[in-house]
Amino acid sequence: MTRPDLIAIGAYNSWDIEAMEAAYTLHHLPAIDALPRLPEALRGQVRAVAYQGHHAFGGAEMDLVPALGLIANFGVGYDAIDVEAATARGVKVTNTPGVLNDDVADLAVALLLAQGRRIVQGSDWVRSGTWAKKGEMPLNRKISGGRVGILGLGRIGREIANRLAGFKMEIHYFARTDRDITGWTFHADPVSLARAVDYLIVALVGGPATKGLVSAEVIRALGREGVIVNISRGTVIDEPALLDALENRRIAGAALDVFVSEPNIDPRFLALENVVLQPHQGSGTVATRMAMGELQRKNVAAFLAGRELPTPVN
Ligand code: 8YV
Repeated sequence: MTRPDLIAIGAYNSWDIEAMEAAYTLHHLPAIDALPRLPEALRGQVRAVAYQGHHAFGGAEMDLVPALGLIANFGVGYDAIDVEAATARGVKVTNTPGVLNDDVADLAVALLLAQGRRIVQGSDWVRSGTWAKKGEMPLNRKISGGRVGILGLGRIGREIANRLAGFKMEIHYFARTDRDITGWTFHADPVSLARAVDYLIVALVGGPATKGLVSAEVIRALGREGVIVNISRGTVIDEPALLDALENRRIAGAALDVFVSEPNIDPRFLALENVVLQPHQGSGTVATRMAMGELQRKNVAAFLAGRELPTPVN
């Protein structure tokens, strides 16, 4: 029996490649811009693409694979994929929700603590010998018991809030609807949320609907003692407004895992002492990346067998 073809796009780990090769005739491309270089006859017969990456996968790319029926995304966020264009072409899109919640929430908490307790500077203080020369590092700020705002109380936002409740923090959140959670305060708009808290954690999905939601006005409402943590998508924050506020000390700091133009981030971030920067590694543990790959392949297998998709988007 001939095995189905599968196009896998992205920087996969060896275990994902091996698993896909075991089940399919795999055509692995490093990035989506290599798609037109696959022979036309091959593109004409492929029905499924396993996609990993943050470059746009739009209608034009879908049209290069005319028999395409599935784009299985590696990641919960699918803002790189034009879902409307996919739906218009009868192409199903799937993602990998759930399996990464813990890791992304863990990183959000780690970023909050790293920013407030200046963990990176503390490490430098030891390594540079400054501790021995000058003694104690400057005092930093207390996190436990503070007021935190979760912007987006979805699966990941909820995990972050649960963790921070354990830090005795006052929990505020913005979501589409009031979730009526005892002890947590709902805010109907991001400005009201920012005004009520010292720490704003961005956990919303990316895409056009949330673009620039953390606006200059929201940043202003957060105030001079405010800290922003972002583990979702760079696009949710008005990045120039954030940079202006950080440079002019109109907020206290930021801790960011995601940026507008990854991995070539705005160099203005690199000059700032009051930011913690991470290379979009929220889901980046071996266990979670394995689980994400497995869920992606379950979607591919279900589609090719004509079964119900485990985690459909459209
Ligand atoms: C990436 C992510 O998918 O799940 C998401 O939405 O942003 C990440 O888990 C991961 O970096 C692989 O590209």
